[in-house]
Amino acid sequence: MQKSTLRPRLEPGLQLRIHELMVKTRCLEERMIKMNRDGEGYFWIGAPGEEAFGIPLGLQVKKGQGPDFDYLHLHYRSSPLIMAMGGTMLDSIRQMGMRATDRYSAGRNFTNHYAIPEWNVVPMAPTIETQYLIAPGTAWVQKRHGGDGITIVNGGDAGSAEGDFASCLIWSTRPGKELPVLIIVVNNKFGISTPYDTQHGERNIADRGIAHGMPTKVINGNDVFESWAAIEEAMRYVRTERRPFLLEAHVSRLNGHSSSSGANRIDEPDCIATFEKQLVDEGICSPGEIRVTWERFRDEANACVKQQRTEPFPQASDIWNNAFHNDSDNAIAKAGGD
Ligand SMILES: Cc1ncc(C[n+]2csc(CCOP(=O)(O)OP(=O)(O)O)c2C)c(N)n1
Ligand SMILES: [Mg+2]
Repeated sequence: MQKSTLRPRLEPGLQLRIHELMVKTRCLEERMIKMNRDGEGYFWIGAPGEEAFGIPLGLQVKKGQGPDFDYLHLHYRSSPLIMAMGGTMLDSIRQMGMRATDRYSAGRNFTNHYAIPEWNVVPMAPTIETQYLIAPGTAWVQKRHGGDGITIVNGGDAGSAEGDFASCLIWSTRPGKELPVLIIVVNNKFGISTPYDTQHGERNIADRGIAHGMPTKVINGNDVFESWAAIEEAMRYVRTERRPFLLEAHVSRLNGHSSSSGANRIDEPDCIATFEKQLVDEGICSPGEIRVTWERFRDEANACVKQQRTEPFPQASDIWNNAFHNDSDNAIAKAGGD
């Protein structure tokens, strides 16, 4: 196996923490796929295969509320990032099960669609790429506010064909008004069933940032060490220079697009298997310890599924809760929400 020259930079304790979070996220996603198959959730979409990139990203976020902290404008493959920030399995499983106890959407949004005000995780929409157009808004607030908080936006390769992505590049680089935004494209070489190679004339998606005068980088997002180092470098630049950086991470898509395409396991490189081999080769942990970690998180996921089964679904009468609407003008709301 080719060894990363950047590996010595990560302490063994940190490597073990990263591994634990990677396994935790994978167990969560695999259990949610099973929930869908069991009829316990209508739709699954998520991030198996993105852990080596998403966990190092989540661990390096400046977490908190308000412009002094990082804002996150995410897409539906961000479970590793959220788990690394401290998200719980139960919260994701409640959303997958469409329970009223779901803290992200009270059981009314797709799974892996977060909204966490206290961590600046901006409410997510299932429309792809709209997050790229919204991100310059919080970055503009941060530019005016000062401090070292940055805005982070991620999305897929296919979506970068949409106008919102181009708008993000333009609004982030107006002369004299450059914005502190880390623009990430997670390239899994597919948009649902459309292969990347049939759609992109540019050599790298990241190259589009060069035309806007921003630094760019393309990395192997299946490699923990390369991911950590690139994210660290990009974040340092955006935090200190208050200018944008475009980072493209190549990753696997291990269970296809979503439950709509079957969510079956696909033969692409598995970043967890690669990382585990490195951990064992380096003597950082043993195969037995790795097995125990998997068992622990599979048990936790099963317990969360059982727990959410005991919890209520949303009611028709609470459809207007947390929605922005005008009571006095709304005949449906007046009639009781049915
Ligand atoms: C505005 C909009 N257009 C189309 C869709 C349907 N759609 C959902 S996911 C997807 C493909 C996205 O591919 P990519 O951006 O590469 O992200 P990936 O799913 O591969 O992570 C499409 C076209 C959508 N959700 N929103
Ligand atoms: Mg894609």
